[in-house]
Amino acid sequence: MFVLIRRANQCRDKNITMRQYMRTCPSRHFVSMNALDPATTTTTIKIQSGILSLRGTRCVIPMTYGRRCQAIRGQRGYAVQAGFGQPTFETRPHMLKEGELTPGISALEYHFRRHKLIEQLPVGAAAVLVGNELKYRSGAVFYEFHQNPNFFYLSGFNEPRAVMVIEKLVENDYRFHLYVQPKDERKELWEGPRTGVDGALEVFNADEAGDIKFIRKYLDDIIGRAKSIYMDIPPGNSEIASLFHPHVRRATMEYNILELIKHHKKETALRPLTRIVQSLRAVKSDAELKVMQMAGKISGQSITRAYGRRFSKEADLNAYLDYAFRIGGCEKSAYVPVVAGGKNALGIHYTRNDDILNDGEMVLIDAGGQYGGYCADISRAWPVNGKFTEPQKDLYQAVLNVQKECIKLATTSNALESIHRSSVDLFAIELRNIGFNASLSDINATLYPHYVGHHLGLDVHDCPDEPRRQNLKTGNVITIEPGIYVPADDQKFPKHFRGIGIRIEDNVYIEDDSPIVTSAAAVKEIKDIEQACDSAWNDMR
Ligand SMILES: [Mn+2]
Repeated sequence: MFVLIRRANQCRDKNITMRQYMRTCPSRHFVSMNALDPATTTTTIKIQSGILSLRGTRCVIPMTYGRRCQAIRGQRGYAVQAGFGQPTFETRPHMLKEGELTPGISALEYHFRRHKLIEQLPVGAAAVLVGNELKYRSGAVFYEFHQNPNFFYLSGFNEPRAVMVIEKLVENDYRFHLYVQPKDERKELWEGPRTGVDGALEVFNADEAGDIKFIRKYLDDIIGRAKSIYMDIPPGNSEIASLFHPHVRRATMEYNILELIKHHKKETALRPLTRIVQSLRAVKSDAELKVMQMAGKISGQSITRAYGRRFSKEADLNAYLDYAFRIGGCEKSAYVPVVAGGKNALGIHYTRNDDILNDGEMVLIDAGGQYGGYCADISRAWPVNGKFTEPQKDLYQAVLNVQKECIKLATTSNALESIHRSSVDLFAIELRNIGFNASLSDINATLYPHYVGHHLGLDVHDCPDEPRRQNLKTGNVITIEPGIYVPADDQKFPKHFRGIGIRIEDNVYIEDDSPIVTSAAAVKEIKDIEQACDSAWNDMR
């Protein structure tokens, strides 16, 4: 069941009355509606997940995005014919289900996210989000576009050069503005279809939409009437006062908006937005959990398959993982992976991935696919030749023991900080058991110099402002990734362990007392790895 809401007074198609429109909507998409008259001030729609009540002088149209287009195709159908700037159910039904704006996430969920945001804001607030620009490498050669994750989280809109505003004009309701690049036949001939202004309304359910070129005019009204303005400020200018200083780079959209805020003398009304959005993003919905389980499963299976191949170069294993993530159904690799043979594994963020893999050494990978915009982030280490040596086995098992204990601690009774402290204490015991004489400061400074984990979601290092000392919440997804890196030439540590780096990282969905490991498809027990290394996985299509 997918129900989208649009307001009667925003209905753009004047030729279709509300009642006619309702008749074109298949009834299975809503259970009941108490009012279809635009004059009625309260409209209630019952949907399977509960009752959605909206107050105000507006009517509500339940629909699916897909159905809406089908229903009006006879009369207009412009949006479908002209295509969109990103996958939609209409154009890429193999990627999205009906009612979804992005893989696994419904248009209704995007509405609820915006609604949850305004619950945190006072009446009169306007949250302004500036989408990312396309970044250029050199000349006309651009990097792959990546949307501002907060912008993506609240809209699902995935094209460059867009601004969204969520205005809270009255209690418990909002107005969603989306300003985008308009449709442009000439540009689209080169760059492919854009969603355009009509698409922003029809597909992304904006209440107001317009050409980004006139953003100043649109924002002039919004900022003029706003009592407070929530906006992410450009990096490097965290002091609000400095925002109004001329050294802020003039070319950015943010700068222009800040100028406008200054023009309206609303400096004191400016508030940071990102922490509020992060606190929402940190708690994943059931739909997000499913999407992240998909990312984890595809990525994990790819890694388990990689065990069964023999690679002579880091670059080949790197290419294999990227290939396996993609043909498994992921959009791409979620980040530049670490593929580190032998001593290269001692560099925590080694990403050159251009060395030879040597028989007798181990290879460490830190890689994951991205599905529906959500990241998997998995680390594994295994012997290049498929068989652990005794020292490799001892050190690996020590890291695995710590990792598994830490996963057990990933519950709502603990904070990331306390899990990290436990991981250090556990390492002290495990390392002593295999013959290390390492002090706590050896562990913290040298052997295990990084943190036990981080939040995971649309960003690999998701929601970095979430306090590490606060207990985890149901719905958080974190990584648990202890590792040991024994320097190659430090006499302090047993000789047979020197030069080995091992990190084992899983992705964990937090529940009260039973964490769900979403990356379990990447096997990690020694016997399972050796078995996978032995078996011929030649099933890659
Ligand atoms: Mn990680």
